[in-house]
Amino acid sequence: MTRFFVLAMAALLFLSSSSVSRADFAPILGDTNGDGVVDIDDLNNVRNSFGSTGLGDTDGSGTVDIDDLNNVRNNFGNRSVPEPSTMLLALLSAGAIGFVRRRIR
Ligand SMILES: [Ca+2]
Repeated sequence: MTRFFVLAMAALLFLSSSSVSRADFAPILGDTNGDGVVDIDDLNNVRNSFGSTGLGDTDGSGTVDIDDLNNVRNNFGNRSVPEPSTMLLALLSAGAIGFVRRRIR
């Protein structure tokens, strides 16, 4: 019974940590499309919307301007990191799976 409970908890933790979404990552300035990385797609979003409203408005000013271009330039290549709660869940999941694997042997 205990083994079943531990296995069920490990499976639950694994499933919840494997469904990490974009919302689990801290936002990064310049990431116009919300994919967690500032790259050429974000630069294109700023270029395509420059002077108007649109996806390239990184600072929420209402207009895509030189400040947005600078936000993309200054963070180009940066990736967002998972929120601490997501990291904790992943660590708990890995620990639970390791515990179960050791108990089964
Ligand atoms: Ca991006």
